[in-house]
Amino acid sequence: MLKGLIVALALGVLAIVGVLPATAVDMKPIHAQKTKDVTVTLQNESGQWKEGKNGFVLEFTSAQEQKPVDVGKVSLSTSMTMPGMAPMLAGATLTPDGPGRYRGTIEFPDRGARQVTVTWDGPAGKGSTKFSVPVR
Ligand SMILES: [Cu+2]
Repeated sequence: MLKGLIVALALGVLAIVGVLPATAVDMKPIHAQKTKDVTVTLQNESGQWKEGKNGFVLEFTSAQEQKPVDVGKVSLSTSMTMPGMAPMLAGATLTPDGPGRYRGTIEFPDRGARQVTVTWDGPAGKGSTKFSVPVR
């Protein structure tokens, strides 16, 4: 009982001081992609993309220290290959939201796996990465 109270108080202090980022509580990872220098984390409240309009947060942290890195200009685009048709393309609108953090929206007309391309170009260097995310 007392131990529980102490833990609760300690967590409360950590939350107030801001050691526990709010995002760790509200956000679930959709995908984390490690590159040589940077880890790119795609997340939102449900932890998945769905058909229709989606909000999400894209975070860039240094692969070594896992601290936010300023990657400057960022883009996220998606492609879906479909038999007998041209690939379906969708791009995200991204808004900077603090160091190494971007808020985005993207819309998908159907379900299925998307090939996601993220590019960045800023003080932390230039790079790009590709990974696959299902739209459920
Ligand atoms: Cu499609």
